[in-house]
Amino acid sequence: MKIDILTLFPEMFDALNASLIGKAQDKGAVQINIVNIRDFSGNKHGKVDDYPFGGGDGMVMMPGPLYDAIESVKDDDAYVIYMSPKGTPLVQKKVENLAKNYTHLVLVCGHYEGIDERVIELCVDEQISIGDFVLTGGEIPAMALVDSVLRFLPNVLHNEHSTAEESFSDGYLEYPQYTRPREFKGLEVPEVLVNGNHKEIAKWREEQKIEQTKKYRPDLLDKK
Ligand code: 4GT
Repeated sequence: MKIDILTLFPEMFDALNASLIGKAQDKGAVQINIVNIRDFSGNKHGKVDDYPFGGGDGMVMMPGPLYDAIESVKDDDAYVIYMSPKGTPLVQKKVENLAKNYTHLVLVCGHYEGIDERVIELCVDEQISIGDFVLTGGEIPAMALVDSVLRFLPNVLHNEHSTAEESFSDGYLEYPQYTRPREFKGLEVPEVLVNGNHKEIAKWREEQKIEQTKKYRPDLLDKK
């Protein structure tokens, strides 16, 4: 998969060179290209924002530089996403669909009061939100989208680990995990996990998924 990220703060995406995302790029599972929208300002001051028509606080990202930046990376298979609190919520099923249905994502990150509406009209295929809260820019949402999508691409996750077996894939939260030592600060690892009976372990884990969901996200059970 190819992912172009259009931003006024390219240095924020240095974070994508760490961890599994960096490894995914090294392996060629994904090509991530960061584009500085300011390079398309077309003026020597690098101006990319202006006052809102009609007045009001803050600045708006001008349509020209953003339009040119999008055009510079667009091709026939590009799917252009504007990260926005107005967007459709990013949920695990949506992540999976993005990973399976597209080979080229273009992620547009806004700043200030947002972007000129005409860019949305002319260039954007879909707006996506990572939740009902407001941030100073779309960069962190873009990184969240990239990270979640990458996990579905071949050769990104280790060995047998499967995205089909984890939280949300079946609408339940994951069962609790434990590692050594068997006793920590007086708390024991559940006996069933150390007795070697794999059938019992599988049964316990299925039960725990329901218990964890009841405890932490009962709203998810209403969707069943
Ligand atoms: C929240 C989200 C997002 C922002 C979200 C335009 C200027 C939007 C700042 C930007 N805040 N973007 N994508 N919940 N802020 O996804």
